[in-house]
Amino acid sequence: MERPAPREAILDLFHHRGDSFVSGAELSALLGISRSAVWKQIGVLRDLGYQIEAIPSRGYRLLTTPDTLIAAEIQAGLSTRLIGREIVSLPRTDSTNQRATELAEAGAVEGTVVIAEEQSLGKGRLGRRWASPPGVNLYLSVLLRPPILPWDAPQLTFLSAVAVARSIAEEPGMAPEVKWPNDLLLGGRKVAGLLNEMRAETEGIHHVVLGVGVNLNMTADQFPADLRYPATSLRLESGRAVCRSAFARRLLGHLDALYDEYLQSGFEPVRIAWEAFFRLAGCPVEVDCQQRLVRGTVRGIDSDGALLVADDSGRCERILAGDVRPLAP
Ligand code: BT5
Repeated sequence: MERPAPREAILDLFHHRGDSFVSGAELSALLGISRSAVWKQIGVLRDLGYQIEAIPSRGYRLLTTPDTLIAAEIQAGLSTRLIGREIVSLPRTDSTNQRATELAEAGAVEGTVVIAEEQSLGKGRLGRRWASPPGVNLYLSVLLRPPILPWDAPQLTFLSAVAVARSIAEEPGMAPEVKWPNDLLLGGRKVAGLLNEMRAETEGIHHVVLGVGVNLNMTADQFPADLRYPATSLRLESGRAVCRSAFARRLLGHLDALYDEYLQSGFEPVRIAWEAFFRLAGCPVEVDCQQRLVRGTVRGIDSDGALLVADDSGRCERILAGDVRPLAP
């Protein structure tokens, strides 16, 4: 990995120092840049919305932080074991999943996170698009190299769903619901989407990229007009803005803990955790499986994550992929 940009290193030091001053000489020695270059970087940070006090005899001190998704901002106070030990934050990119895949191919460490303020070509499933306006939401991808067989990889979608659901549930008054297989809903509206992509050979997985998009502070006019399902954001539901870097930190913490548990104990604890956010068990649904429509009553999910839908005669079908639509009882 490249050395962190001076800006990131300065923020890192500020966070370590808390309320204390950091002298210009110290910053210049630490970063190996001149004192005027330090001053220039302080100017860049101020332009980004950081309030930094400068006193000639004492140095610099961080007063307030804007809600930007800069690696040093997310890493401050992050106590994960694996996920987020490298964070690549980008002001704009085509797709964080794309960037994470490239980093994976180049040998990036497991747990690397790519996060962007904006995506120009955010990906959904089956070639669909994920609306990704700047500065309001969370678009992130996590690189994993799990020691599992390729056909077990879909289980990781449930893992990210639980992590997102837990993070949302920690916001006051929010009761998220998971929608099989890769959506999260608030009040029946889509608030987050998951897209996992992998490279594997028959004998094992090369890497998996967990893509997570969460609508945090998006406003109603920022949603595209042609959405397949009603959508919402945390802000629209609660009337309050969410601190994106704090949310990202929480999400990475949940992902880290769940991944650890998954590696130790397998899919079952993740499946049970997922079911706690699943409200469609026992409900009539229609599942669009591309080639065919399945109608019936949801019985739950199988030990491998397949959706179990029973028809009128009680015959249960295992569905591996499809779009679920609840039907009126
Ligand atoms: C998904 O696909 O829900 C997966 C979305 C994953 C996005 C993340 S962002 C970070 C990472 N990098 C990427 O490039 N992607 C991942 P799907 O189930 O196919 O849903 C896509 C459909 O949801 C679209 O066709 C729209 O109808 C709708 N949609 C698009 N943007 C939306 C948004 N921001 N909120 C709610 N619905 C949206």
